[in-house]
Amino acid sequence: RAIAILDSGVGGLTVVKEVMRQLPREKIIYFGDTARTPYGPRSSEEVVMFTRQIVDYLLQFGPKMIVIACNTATAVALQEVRKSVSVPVVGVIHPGARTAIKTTRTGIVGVIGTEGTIRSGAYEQALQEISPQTEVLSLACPTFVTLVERGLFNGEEVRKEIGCVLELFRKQPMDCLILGCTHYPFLADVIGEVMGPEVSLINSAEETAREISTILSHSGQLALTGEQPIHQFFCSGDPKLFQRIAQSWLEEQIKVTP
Ligand code: DGN
Repeated sequence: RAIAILDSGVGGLTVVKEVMRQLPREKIIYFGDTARTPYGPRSSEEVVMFTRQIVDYLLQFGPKMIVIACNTATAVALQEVRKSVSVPVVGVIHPGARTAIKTTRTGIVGVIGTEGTIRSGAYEQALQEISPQTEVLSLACPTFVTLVERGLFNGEEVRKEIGCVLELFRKQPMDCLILGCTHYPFLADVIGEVMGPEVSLINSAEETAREISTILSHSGQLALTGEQPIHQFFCSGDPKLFQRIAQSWLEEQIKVTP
């Protein structure tokens, strides 16, 4: 049985890459809702509805686990989806928050994400649940998702946009910055340059993959041997654009079903 992973677009591929690295025998079924991206500006009700629809679609394949590899959807839909399905459901906010708490020395943590994620306050809640004294500085960066969905990860336009959006924020006294949107690791090089070497960037994909591994190994469902799995990718928008972005990010050939 496969691990089903979903996102509003190509962002969840950052989690896919990490799962492929840490758990190379696991088969992945991915759904990117590229026709309806971005989720960030949408109401919580709409994001919950879209997430439910995608989860229902993925359940047809009988997955052993569902991973909501989208912070916006994790913030508003994780609890609801967990209540209604019988397989484990993993989100990306707690893993990122845990890594940030392990990383910060000053207790001042920055978070960037979509409007929906920042508005939900989900990161403050998760961070302060682990360590109540944590000071959280957050900023919504909606235009970053649009860059990634267009296949732009670096270059002049990307540098200009990121430099402009983070201009004031980078002067705040944080020592680590959570990339609180699964699209942002695509832009990590430029975000890192703008923020400067004193700020560690937190990509929740790595810790999310570790959580997946822990849950599967506790239930004895971890795939440790067997043949190289053939992953399946679905998207609701342009399959060619999705394939181009996915292949360059994952550094391997993939097939996309529209
Ligand atoms: N990748 C998604 C996230 O982590 O929040 C959302 C991107 C979007 O749809 N705006």
